Amino acid sequence: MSESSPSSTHNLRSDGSRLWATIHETARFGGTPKGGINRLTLSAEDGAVRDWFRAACEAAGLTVGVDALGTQYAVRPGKDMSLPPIAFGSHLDTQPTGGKFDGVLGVLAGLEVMRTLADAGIETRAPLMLVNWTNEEGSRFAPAMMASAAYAGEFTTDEILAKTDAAGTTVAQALDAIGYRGGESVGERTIGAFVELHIEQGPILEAEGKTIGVVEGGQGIAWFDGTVEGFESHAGTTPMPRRRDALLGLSEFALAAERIALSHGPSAVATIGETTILAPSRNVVPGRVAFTVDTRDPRAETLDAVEKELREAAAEIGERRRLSIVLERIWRKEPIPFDPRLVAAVDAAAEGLGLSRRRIVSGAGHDACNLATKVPSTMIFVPCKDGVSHNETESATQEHCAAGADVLLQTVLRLADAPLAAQGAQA
Ligand code: HGY
Ligand code: MN
Ligand code: MN
Repeated sequence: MSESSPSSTHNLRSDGSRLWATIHETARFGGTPKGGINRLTLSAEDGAVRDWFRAACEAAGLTVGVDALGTQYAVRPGKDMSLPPIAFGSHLDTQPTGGKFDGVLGVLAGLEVMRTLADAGIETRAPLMLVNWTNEEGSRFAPAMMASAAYAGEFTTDEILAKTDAAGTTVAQALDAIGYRGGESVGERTIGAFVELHIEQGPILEAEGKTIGVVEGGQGIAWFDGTVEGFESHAGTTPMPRRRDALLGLSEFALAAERIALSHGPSAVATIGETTILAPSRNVVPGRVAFTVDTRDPRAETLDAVEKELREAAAEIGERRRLSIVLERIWRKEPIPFDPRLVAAVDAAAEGLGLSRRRIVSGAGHDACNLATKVPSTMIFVPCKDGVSHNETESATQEHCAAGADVLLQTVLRLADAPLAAQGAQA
């Protein structure tokens, strides 16, 4: 093993074709006919890709541990094991209509970094740790970024283990079903710094022809569960003016949500992504509807204003249509800035690689946004085609994935050889 130092490693590059092959090799776990991935957290497909990931990490010389929420930690020793590891990674679970790159790129580029260092026989000063966080997507079990939130102390492990999916299965049962309820307690592992590579999932980098997004922080998110209570009645005999139609009430509320988000533009967004008519029937006026709301903005005060106006709209529509529209906020993630020292390290790494770049704030939530509440954290973005994500046509280029992996490699090397912990980093 040769000791890593800026002079010995600044020319080190990842193997882009190996990374590309790995991305496509793992896409078979939950692969869909349209070329996307349907790999819901803790599903059999997630279990299979976790098994693959563990074997690949061990083949790269890493030691893999699992915590009580199934998060996988793959460690590469450093010369000074008294230093907390420099961690990097993302998530391998996907949306039902997921693509090949969301989360996957960050985990597999991290594996590529480990493979590149092993091939080069490089030993870093601080140890390194590659992380696959459980349930980043929040699609099967809410909230999103669940395991990293528990690592950051936002939830207890028991709170998370008791969360249920639409079928009533708990996180604990799902973990046991795939054998990933690990023995480590959540939060037991220390982390010196965390870096997450991810596709932008938006259109900015591609539109500006930039290769790297130097991410300065994540926007705020608020999730709500909603219900509309009206009155079931006969579809044939109930005159229109006498109806208390819960679906029409939700329809008006959805348009109000769009109007409210647009009024706080251009960054505010609101999405009603799930709706269910309870006791549906073709010839019954819907009496009860359940739905979800996702609102986001980089400013906390705008999140507040959007929530206030959503509640006002619910009250007005409910009053006028003789319905009860109730919103329950189930999760809120404050806007979070990333550590300026790490942002600067990413910027310097991209500059050293001669890559075009721009500063950017993340529109999507990420595990790094939770880590950032506890340890110095930041992110690296690369473009995705048309900014499309959470869609089976999600696409990125081999060149951009390799560029992102190289920025990750060089950033990790900088942090591992001059660890913040050794510089008396801020808490
Ligand atoms: O919802 C999000 O922002 C993330 O993709 N889970
Ligand atoms: Mn993601
Ligand atoms: Mn996602």
